[in-house]
Amino acid sequence: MTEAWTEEGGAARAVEHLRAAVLRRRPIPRLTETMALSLDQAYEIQKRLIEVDLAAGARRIGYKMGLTSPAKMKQMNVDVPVFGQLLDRMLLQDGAPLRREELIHPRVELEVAVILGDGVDPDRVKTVDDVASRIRAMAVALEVIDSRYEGFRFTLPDVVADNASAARFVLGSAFVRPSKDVHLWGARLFKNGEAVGFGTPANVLGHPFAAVLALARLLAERGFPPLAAGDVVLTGAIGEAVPVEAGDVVEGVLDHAGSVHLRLV
Ligand code: OOG
Ligand code: MG
Repeated sequence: MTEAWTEEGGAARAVEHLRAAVLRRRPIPRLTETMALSLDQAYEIQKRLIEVDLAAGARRIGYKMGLTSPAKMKQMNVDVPVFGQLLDRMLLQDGAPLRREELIHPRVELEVAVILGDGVDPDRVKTVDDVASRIRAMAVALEVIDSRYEGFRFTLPDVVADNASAARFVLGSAFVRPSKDVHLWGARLFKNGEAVGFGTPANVLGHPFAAVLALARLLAERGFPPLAAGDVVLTGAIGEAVPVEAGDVVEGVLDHAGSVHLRLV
């Protein structure tokens, strides 16, 4: 089934549509409006989409988990976590300006990021404690998502094919030692000085390190190389994503990990 579909050029067409949306900064209709898409086919499209960037010289610096919190699952009406790939060109410096017109309809999320100090082989790493021992540092992060689909609406295979809406991300400047208590730390998101979200990273699959475990398993299932030392992992939004426009200033704060900033211009 997957073979026949691929031979027909379905994956190649999907990749073209998604790339055109990014280049023109115009949303496209959901892929599932015109093609039946399984989850396997969707990850195949994502793989090819990223291969185009890698062939053009981009570097994959890690992965993102998405739809790992009840708030996000409810907001997007998808209840299965997904992963996407992070490229070097998506990373912004703390406080750096982001031009609104580079994106279609950006939204910002508050997340816990981890930087691995060791590989995560799902056959050997099974608990939150095991994951903690593999982490070099943690940081508070802002993720800018930008679904390539009209109305920011999609089904599970659509969002997987679209690299889980990945667009940009910012890491806070304070890299802190891994703490197993991170799920209990308070997290707050501000837009133009006004609080627009708060919660704890326990919203993320019970513990953000559990999201790293889930990612390690998904990568193995999908034939990706295992997580390695140096990889960045965005563990998923703690609360709802917040729409942003030019002129907005966003700040994320996580107890014991400082803050992170983004300026839309
Ligand atoms: C999909 C990506 C979700 C997260 O942290 O939950 C995500 C989307 O909502 O567009 O990045
Ligand atoms: Mg996210």
